[in-house]
Amino acid sequence: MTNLYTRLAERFPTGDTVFAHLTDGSVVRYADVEARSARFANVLRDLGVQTGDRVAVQAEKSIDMLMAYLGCLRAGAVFLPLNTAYTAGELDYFMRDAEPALFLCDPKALAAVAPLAAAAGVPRVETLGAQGEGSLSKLADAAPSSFENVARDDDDLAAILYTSGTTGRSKGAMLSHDNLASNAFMLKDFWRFTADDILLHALPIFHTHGLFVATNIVLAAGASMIFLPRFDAAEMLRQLPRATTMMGVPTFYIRLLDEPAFTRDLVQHMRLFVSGSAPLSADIHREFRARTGHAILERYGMTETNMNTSNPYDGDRIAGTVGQPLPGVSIRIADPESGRELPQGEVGVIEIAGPNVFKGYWRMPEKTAAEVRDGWFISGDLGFIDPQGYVSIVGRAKDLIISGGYNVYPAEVETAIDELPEVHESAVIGVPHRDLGEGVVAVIVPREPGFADADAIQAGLADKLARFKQPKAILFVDALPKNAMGKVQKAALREVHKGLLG
Ligand code: MLC
Ligand code: AMP
Repeated sequence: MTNLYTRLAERFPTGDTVFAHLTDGSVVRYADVEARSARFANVLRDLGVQTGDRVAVQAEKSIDMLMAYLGCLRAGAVFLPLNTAYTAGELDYFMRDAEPALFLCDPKALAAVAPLAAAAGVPRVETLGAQGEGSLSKLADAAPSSFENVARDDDDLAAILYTSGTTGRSKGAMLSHDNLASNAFMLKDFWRFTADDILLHALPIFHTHGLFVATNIVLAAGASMIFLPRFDAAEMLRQLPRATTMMGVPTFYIRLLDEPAFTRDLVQHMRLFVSGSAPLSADIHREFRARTGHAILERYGMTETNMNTSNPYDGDRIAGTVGQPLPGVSIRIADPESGRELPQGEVGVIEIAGPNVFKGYWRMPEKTAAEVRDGWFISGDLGFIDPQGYVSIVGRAKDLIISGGYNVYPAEVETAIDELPEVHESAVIGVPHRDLGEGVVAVIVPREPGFADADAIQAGLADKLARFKQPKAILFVDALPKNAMGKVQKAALREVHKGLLG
């Protein structure tokens, strides 16, 4: 019996130990975690969710959303969280592709989601609210507080996380109970989490970072967290004195450094700061160290693989590198064309093998076959390994923009833009953005020469694309630079517009 929940719960501390401190001053204890997640597991069963069924969730961050996640694990269902920024058009695709047995949405979104779900053949919709309101929470209140966890094999699915693809169609990454458990327990040890830790949690919980890295590690260590609804610099400053550790995307660290009240004194007591999901610039790493005395521990992960590399807990945390392969994880550098392993020190595509590597893309065997070769997952990130074994990421073989820790595939944005009647063709690029790392920029050739109405384009995209995928700037040009093959020269566009977003 290797259900991830069972493995976590075997090591839970005493029931009165605090799991989460909430912003209203209340706490959730480990006994509450056990009882409330059992209630959710019972409700899922009562609603007809069977072992292996998907439970899709698009809801505000809340403790009950975490309890629904744990309830899914316990009931043997597959948890499928969705970014709260996704629009109706995007949801329609996920519903049809994942065929969930149950869709959970925010009470405020029910009127919009219910007809979508009905049209997509989703049998049941319930609601989950940020403050514990919502029909699923009400049902849970009345359900029994014990549940016999469903036995699951290592390879059985625990979760599906959608990740956008180069062709624009999102792919559901299938993660097994052992993918998640092996990574959580290994990271807990590697980063030395114990029951004494209090993690400051400001990340969203619909992605790997906030859900699997942050939450699973806290549960695996029997630790506590300060559970914030979102990142807010002023609130972070208020809460940091109570925390021992923090995890964030680079934008969190950039924003904290912008705060004069973010001082060495404020964080002297902290044990660990972890960064990931996007490149942390060496400059920010050094500035942070100069300000606080702490070296941020940068690690590298992916939806498909959980965490792959990490700078050391003891030893040099080298700015600009993502550290060494984590225990049990193998990394190699391969030639992007031939797949042949390259000699040490050469730049190539980073490939990953280990118990962390996912089970493939949901109902897309051909895409899985294209990205997993002989057990090695082809990351699409370009990097090299130095003689000490530290990995540096120097670029991407995939045409991907990472904005504030969210992935945006230009092809998806270009498709949405090209569908607009005013547009002849477009190219979408990422340009440096001080706060978000990269910002999305669209370069458009209009159908009518002289057309330059950026607002009309933005309005046309509003319902199609999540806000974070929408361009931060739109430029109109007569023609796009293209090579002899007719392919848009994105590198040239990026170079010309690199100063656009400051
Ligand atoms: C919000 N906006 C963004 C954005 N986040 N635009 C581009 N990129 C983003 N990341 C939009 C908002 O809709 C808003 O639009 C405007 O930008 C300003 O919003 P804000 O108030 O500044 O945004 P904020 O709420 O502060 O969010 C920024 C953020 C957030 C960085 C705190 O995006 C965030 O929490 N990111 C974390 C992402 C994450 O967890 N990634 C992990 C993926 S897992 P307007 O115009 O309507 O005002 C993974 C694997 C691994 O990658 O290795 O971990
Ligand atoms: P996602 O698909 O959202 O899981 O994003 C995974 C991608 O984020 C990786 O393929 C990398 O391109 C990027 N990434 C994650 N961590 C880091 C890091 N520390 N440095 C640079 N890029 C990172």
